[in-house]
Amino acid sequence: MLKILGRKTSSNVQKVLWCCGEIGLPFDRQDYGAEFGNTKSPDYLALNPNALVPTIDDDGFVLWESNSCVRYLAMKYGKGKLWPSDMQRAASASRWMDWQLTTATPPVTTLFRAFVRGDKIPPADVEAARVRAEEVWRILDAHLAGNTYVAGNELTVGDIALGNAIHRWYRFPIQHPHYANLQTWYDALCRSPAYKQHVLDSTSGNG
Ligand SMILES: N[C@@H](CCC(=O)N[C@@H](CS)C(=O)NCC(=O)O)C(=O)O
Repeated sequence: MLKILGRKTSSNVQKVLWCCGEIGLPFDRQDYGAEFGNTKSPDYLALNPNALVPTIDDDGFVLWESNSCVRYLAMKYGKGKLWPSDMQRAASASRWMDWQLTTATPPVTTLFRAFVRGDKIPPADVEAARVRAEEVWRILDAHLAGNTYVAGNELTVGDIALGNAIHRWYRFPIQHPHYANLQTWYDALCRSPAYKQHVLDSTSGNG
């Protein structure tokens, strides 16, 4: 059975759990990271030299980097669903995963550290992240004008990469511009039982 190593409060672990939930793929999750203090053990480092979570082990095939894990699982077990059969739709979904890492998550992480973790961050940096997050979500809001999900009318790996970041952003105690398409998309995610279980109900202050 697929093994997932990582605490369920981690946003990156949640992507993998949600992906498995959508596919209906059974897994055995083991607690690693943060309060469990076990990612620097030689055994874990041999699997993932970054000492970060998640790491997956699929019948001896070990993989880390959450988006790569989601892509792999979707390609292997969710082809035609989470991983579209159409190459252009698959590329579009994959593009939104890269956008999540490079563009959406950095400002959201700064806000998360300031508002949820309580890290001491200079107010100017928090304000810059707030403004940047608005700009970033405006881009997705405009894209969603013609799409139910980020790569068309079906949920894909692109949505899975972004689902935690949008949930966090909506929870921050800041003013949220009315982005109608973004809100409709988030509402659609919230109707997924797997998203509810692995993202909405598992969120904590750990990151
Ligand atoms: N780019 C990596 C980042 C992994 C990462 O930063 N994971 C965090 C949790 S979200 C972590 O391992 N933090 C330290 C810990 O939990 O011990 C990925 O997407 O998998």
